[in-house]
Amino acid sequence: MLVIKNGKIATASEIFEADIGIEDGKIVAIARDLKGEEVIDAGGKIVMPGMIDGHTHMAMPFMGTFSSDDFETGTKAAAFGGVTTIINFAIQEKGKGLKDAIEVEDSKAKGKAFIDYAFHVAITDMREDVLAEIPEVMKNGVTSFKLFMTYEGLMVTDDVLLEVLDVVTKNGGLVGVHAENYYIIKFLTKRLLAEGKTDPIYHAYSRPNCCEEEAVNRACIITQIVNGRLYVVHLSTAEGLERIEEFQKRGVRVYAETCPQYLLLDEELYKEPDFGGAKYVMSPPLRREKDRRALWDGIRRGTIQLIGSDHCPFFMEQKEMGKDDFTKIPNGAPGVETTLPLLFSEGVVKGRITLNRLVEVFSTNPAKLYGMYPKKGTIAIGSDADIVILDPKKEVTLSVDMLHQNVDYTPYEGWKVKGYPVVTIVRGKVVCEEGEFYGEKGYGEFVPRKEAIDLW
Ligand code: DUC
Ligand code: ZN
Ligand code: ZN
Repeated sequence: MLVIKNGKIATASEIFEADIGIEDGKIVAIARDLKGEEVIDAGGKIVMPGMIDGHTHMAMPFMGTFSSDDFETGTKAAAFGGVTTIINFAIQEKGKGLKDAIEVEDSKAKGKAFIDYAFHVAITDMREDVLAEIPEVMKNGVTSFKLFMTYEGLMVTDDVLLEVLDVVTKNGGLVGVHAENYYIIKFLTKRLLAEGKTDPIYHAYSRPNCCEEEAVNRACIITQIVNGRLYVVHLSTAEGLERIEEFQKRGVRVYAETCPQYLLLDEELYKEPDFGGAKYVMSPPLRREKDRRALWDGIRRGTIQLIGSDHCPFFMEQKEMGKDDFTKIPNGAPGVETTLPLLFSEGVVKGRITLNRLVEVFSTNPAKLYGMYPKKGTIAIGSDADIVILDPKKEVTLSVDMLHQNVDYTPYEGWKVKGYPVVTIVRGKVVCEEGEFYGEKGYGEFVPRKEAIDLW
């Protein structure tokens, strides 16, 4: 038996001192004074269920290029950041089916991943045969779907939102939406470019808060009509949050995810000189102080239930594609490795959220809503031994040089964090310990998922 001794265990609802016994990849004992052949001393440290990053884009073809982390480099970086499961987006190719998308994604992940993984399928080409595939795909363990309300080539119209939400919910699953109003963005972009406004800051100006507010509102109304189960991915605005809260109060099942970048980074960063602003070009864009305050508050009050990284890295050389036109800058930024340290340091240490809430939004709630609880997302007898040990005293200056993401920058360069993951265990296997990597390529398994567990 592997025993984690003397740690302070934090779950979504409790904090207590105990040892954890692990056998055959599962948690088999939680008690004082456990004895084992192998021991990890977690004295003075916090022991949490492994984090579940439900929002990653590894090796994704996008905007004429590919995101720069694949399942090998990306899951290694994730492990160093205390993440034990990722859910990656499998994008349906036009003319192909959903099972095809899953097959493609599976071939990218199998034999490469160091940690466990699952897929959300992004439906981009709705046809009758595609609609009919949904229940079958769900039986095979892929129970969540994504719909883009913007991005040419990926976006779907409201009739598709209605159909998919209806079918997926009836089968016990969950639909995520990228909620931005395509036509407002298109109109504003055309005007900005015509005025010669091509720098990264205009990316933000082309997608004002109302774009998100309108699309969130529409998606919520559609969810209400079909009695669906929706989650809004990467929520970034105070206005979007207000709409969500309004619908939650009406009893509509709408959940929300936000990301560290929307909690911590400001729109002004787009003005960094020498095209530095391109580092932060992502959609939705970075916002302002009032939005960040609202989002932290939304996590505290329970309006926001999920945190994901939206890890979608591109090298600066790739970003250069948009040197003379912000619309050609590949959208996305790295984050899978820094989400936990940032949430702990900026969230828990600064008193914005409790430790229990951190575990809830970045592990337990993703496990429940994405249909893998209690196998994942908690520390309990019988659960997978996916565990992260965090040293609350360890101070680290975040820098591209010490991170493992396959990209040449981090949006958090020079940020000082207090508290850092020091041991990551996936199904009983120590993958990272004190900066050393013990991962085995291909050890990560596909996690077949079940129905979503509603949070209220
Ligand atoms: N937004 C991004 O910034 N990148 C990937 C896809 C998305 O929706
Ligand atoms: Zn998105
Ligand atoms: Zn995304």
